[in-house]
Amino acid sequence: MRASEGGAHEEGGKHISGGEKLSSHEQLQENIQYLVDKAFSHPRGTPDFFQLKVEEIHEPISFTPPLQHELHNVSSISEGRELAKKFLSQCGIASHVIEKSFRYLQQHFHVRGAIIIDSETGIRIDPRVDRGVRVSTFDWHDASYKKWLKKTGQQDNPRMKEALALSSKICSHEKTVAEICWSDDPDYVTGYIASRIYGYQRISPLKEHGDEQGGRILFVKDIEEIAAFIHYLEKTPKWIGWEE
Ligand code: WAQ
Ligand code: MG
Repeated sequence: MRASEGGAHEEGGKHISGGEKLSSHEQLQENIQYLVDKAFSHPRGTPDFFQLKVEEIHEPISFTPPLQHELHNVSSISEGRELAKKFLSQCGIASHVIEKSFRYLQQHFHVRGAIIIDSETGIRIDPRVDRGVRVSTFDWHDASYKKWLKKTGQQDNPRMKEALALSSKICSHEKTVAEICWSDDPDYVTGYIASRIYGYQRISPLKEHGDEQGGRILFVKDIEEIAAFIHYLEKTPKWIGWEE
């Protein structure tokens, strides 16, 4: 799903909301309603353009477990961003690449998907300019999400539910080194850094309340064919959880 205000995205409209679900036939209506509600009750504004695409999946769906998570409360945005940079450097990413990625993020807040950069050079390698890459065809397996809530004692938080699932799909690919994200929703200030090495590290706050600038960057290595990596992100179906 994608929704924008002031016309469609490609006509210069402002991105309001996007969303993706993996659904059985039985839960299709419920999931479509979820995406309609997500778009039309959004703190970034009220869309005048809304588009939904439903595609059948023919291949078997494999399971990916959720990343381990941890929360770091910090006393300022700058402390939060320094901590984020520290995690990125622990993944072996050079400081000039980290600085470059932050500049990239700040110059590309309008992008409605993820920006993919080479973790060794800091060069952007996806060809999607203003669109970025929307990771899709993933979702929590219902029973696993319930189990996860119980096991971790977490409150049900739809933001975290969605972001942790997304990140678990991204980080389970061997070419992913790390990911950084904070929301473009003005009322959500918690962001995260994730990688296979240390899991999903939430940092709060990572931006000011009221700020509508957010985004996602994936750091990758040894990509020979970007199209194959993008295909994994967009098309390879994944349940997040554990196969019963
Ligand atoms: N694929 C790729 N990029 C995406 C996707 C996607 N499916 N969804 C969002 N993005 C990009 C896009 O550029 C958005 O502007 C940006 O990420 C932020 O998206 O408490 O809510 O959905 O643990 O606003 C993280 C912390 C919340 C959750 C992130 O992001 C927690 C969030 P949002
Ligand atoms: Mg958002």
